[in-house]
Amino acid sequence: MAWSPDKTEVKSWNEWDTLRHVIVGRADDCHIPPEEPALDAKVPEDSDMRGQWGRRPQETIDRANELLDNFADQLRKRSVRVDRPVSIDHSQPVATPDFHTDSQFGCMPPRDVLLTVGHEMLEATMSYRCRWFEYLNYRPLLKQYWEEDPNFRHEAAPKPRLTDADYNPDYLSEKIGDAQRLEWAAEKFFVTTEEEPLFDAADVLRFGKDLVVQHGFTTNLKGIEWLRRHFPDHRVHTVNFPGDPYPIHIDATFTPLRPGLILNNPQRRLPEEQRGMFEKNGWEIVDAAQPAHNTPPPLCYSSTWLSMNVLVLDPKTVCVEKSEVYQAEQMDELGMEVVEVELRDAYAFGGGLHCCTADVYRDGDCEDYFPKQ
Ligand code: DAV
Repeated sequence: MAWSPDKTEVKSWNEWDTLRHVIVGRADDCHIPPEEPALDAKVPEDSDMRGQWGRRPQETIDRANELLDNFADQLRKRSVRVDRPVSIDHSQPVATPDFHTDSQFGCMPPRDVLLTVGHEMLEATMSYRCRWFEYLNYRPLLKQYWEEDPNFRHEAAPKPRLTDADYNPDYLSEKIGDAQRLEWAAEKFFVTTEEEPLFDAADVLRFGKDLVVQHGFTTNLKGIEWLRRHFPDHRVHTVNFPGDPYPIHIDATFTPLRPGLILNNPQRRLPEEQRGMFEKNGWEIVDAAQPAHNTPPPLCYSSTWLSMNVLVLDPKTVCVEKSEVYQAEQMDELGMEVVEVELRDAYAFGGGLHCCTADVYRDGDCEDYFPKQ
């Protein structure tokens, strides 16, 4: 049945079919969280964020919201239905019987928390203590979808304990250095241990019947095994990208644009032995263009490779951040129509155009793009 704006339906099987309904995050009440093991391992050693935490300055929140609101309007003008989260009070601490941390994070990147697979939206376990309750920002929307769409499956993965046993103590040292980090990443020795299943939704890419999941800081092998058992009708593939000293989230590293075509971060290439399924089925993996910036904006967790954190609107149309001129140029060469979206001043709040969105509905069904396994 064709999509209608008057009826809520949750359905999205991949990253590229025509987008009809999406969640766009908000910068409201976003905090730099206090130190905790997983976060310390991720914040780059030379980052201006080290050693400070608390609510972000209001003028930066306002500016980020202005950009996110404009993005939402741009999508609405293209007839995409856009919903927004309802921010909780992120200054509240997170306390469970197992841990305590003094503040939370925010609700700018729904992609990190919500994994839409077909008619299901799954709340990820998350792997940072400050993000344990982040799903609450999206509960009003999920409640609404559940009430309006009788086929919507609202699921939540088992909440993790996040005791110290979840984090490798070797990563807690102040100065590790990129050389050591790269060695560890190549050995698949990450900050998260295999104590219990952990995953962030943004480590998962959806290719119809196949799910491709990054093993790294925010998703461990048990988390991937949990996804495999949870989605028994899918094939779940584990990938890793040894060139990334801070491997969190797959969406500034590996970006499918349409059936048969994926952009890969040239500093974080997919290892040869993991390319089989793509090669056998005629998929092309091309190096992404260089980012237009040499450094991320101030107080930002993410790297300059948010340049390739794009949102595909349909197999011929893609949203690219306005200042990322090289990425836009490459999209053009690849035959994609580019929609420019200004977002750089919101990057610090949790990422780029893919991060700050979560699919509710895309056209199309669950297809098998990799019949040769
Ligand atoms: O390159 O820092 C950012 C991904 C955000 N979801 C990076 C990864």
